[in-house]
Amino acid sequence: MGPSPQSTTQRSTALPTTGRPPENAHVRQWVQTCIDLCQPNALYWCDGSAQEQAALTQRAVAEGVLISLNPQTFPGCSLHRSNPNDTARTEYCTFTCTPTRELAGPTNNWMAPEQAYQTLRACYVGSMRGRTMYVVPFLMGLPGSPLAKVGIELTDSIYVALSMGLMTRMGRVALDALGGNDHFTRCLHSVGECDPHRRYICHFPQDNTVWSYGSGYGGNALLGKKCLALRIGSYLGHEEGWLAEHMLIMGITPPGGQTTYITGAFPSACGKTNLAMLTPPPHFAAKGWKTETIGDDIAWMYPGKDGALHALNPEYGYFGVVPGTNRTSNPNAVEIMSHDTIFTNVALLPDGTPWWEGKDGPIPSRCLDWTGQPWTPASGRKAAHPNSRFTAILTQNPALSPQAEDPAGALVSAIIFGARRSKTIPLIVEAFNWTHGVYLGATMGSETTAAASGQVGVVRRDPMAMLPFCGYNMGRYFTHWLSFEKRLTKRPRIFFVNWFRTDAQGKFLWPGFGDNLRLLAWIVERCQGRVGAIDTPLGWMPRPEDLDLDGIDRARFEQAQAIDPGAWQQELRDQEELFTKFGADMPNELLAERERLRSRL
Ligand code: OXD
Ligand code: MN
Repeated sequence: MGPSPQSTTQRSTALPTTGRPPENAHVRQWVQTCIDLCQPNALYWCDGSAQEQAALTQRAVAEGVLISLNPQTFPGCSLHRSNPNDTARTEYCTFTCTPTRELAGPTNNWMAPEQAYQTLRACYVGSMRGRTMYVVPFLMGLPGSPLAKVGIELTDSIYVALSMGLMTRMGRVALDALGGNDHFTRCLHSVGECDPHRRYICHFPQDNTVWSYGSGYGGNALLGKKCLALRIGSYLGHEEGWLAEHMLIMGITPPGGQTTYITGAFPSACGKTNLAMLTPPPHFAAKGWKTETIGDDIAWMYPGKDGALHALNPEYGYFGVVPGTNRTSNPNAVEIMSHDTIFTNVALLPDGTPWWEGKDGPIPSRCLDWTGQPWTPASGRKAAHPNSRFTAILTQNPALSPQAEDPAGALVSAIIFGARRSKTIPLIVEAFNWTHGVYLGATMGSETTAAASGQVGVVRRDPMAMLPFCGYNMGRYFTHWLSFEKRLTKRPRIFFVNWFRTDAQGKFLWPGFGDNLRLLAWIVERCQGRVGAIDTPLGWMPRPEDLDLDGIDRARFEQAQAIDPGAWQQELRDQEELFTKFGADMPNELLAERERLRSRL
């Protein structure tokens, strides 16, 4: 179960301690070795109770880590301002530390495990001096679920401990699930000096271990999410025959019909949360269409004994992008974040209310920006950070699906891959078959967003939206996906969508948000065999008469679906560049699929 951190001389016998250690000797022993390494001044065993969350919130406010928001307008809410150098995931210092470079594959940063352990040990020595180490046991997945996994995160950040209490099933429930065994992901986290030049997020899939140092940002520091549920999870999925995916899960119920569950992969900050929480627009609602959320970011999917694909959300909360959220774009998110929410890096109005670009209501004449500096509309900069976030538990979502409570997960009828592409990629297409669908996912390219540090708006290949999150060689990941054709007898249909195509003036051709239900309705009806499509070189596409386009400009819809052969030649060349990277690990089935597309075009 991975090498222990090297022992240093200090023992913790006199360490002031809050809470009770568990009986589990593996946990106690591992925590002790980390105490010896990081040398905290105090130890806090989290139990996950509501009282504890309240007490820790008070402590965080007293320490200046959180600012309480207006209790009348935003009860139970607080604001955290991060270090300005630490506002997004940092892929350049995220490493997959597998025994060989080729196990990590060409798309991951690789570091040899011994080198990584050595480098981070040097960082951790004494890194918690003067701080409290919080011991955060957490469960990803529902208790009793066939895929549920226990992790224990040790962190010196009270913000991380509190956020883990919202994002995961935290405390006693996790220790109960663990019992006396030592099958838990060992997650060690220290903000250290929060220096981007001394920042590492290292994954050791073979050791079931994550070590994160030098960042307090969600994706780098809440280790249950991207690190365990996706990077370690995808590795385990490959070993054990399931899939850990960067996908939302939602249910859609047609008038008088059965709920159809779909999953959808979109790169970070491309509207996954909005789609997962979509509210039917009035004329759909009037007809009786309903939607519900199971998860907004991560799906764990396994083939059931029934031959169908089952999906469950391993998380217990949302860590969503705030700017642009309002009663039109996402009324459910507005409701979720109206109470008991931690906001990170939003602006603050003089009355203690949070504010962000795109919020309902007028633009304020003054406020404090996300760094705490005075701001006015004339300041010429954003008041809220473009990657500012809200953290809140699932049950605050009025559209939460009852199916979210089912440890066996929901039966998946359709999988959607989606990207942000202003040109070339059509609004919606359905794959001809499973292999073609995997090809559509594997060739996804998307314009980059603020969720990761680096240039925003350039197209990068992001297969299945998993480029930053696949914990092993992506060529083998494609093969793993292809293998589900045989593992499943009731295979979901696969679709590709792009709500972001623009006209020559740069205006979106499709209204998006609630209107995306027009396309989801087609997907649901395709799954139920109730609606037609036409055969095109790219796949099955709806004819205008196959969709509810009431109130939509039909010419713009057709423009959004247009296939430009010249642009596709370039697209194929770009895809080739990606495929070449994987060398012998690239499955032949996908190369053959590309040749079929080339000849159809
Ligand atoms: C996220 C991300 O925070 O994808 O979900 O970056
Ligand atoms: Mn995400």
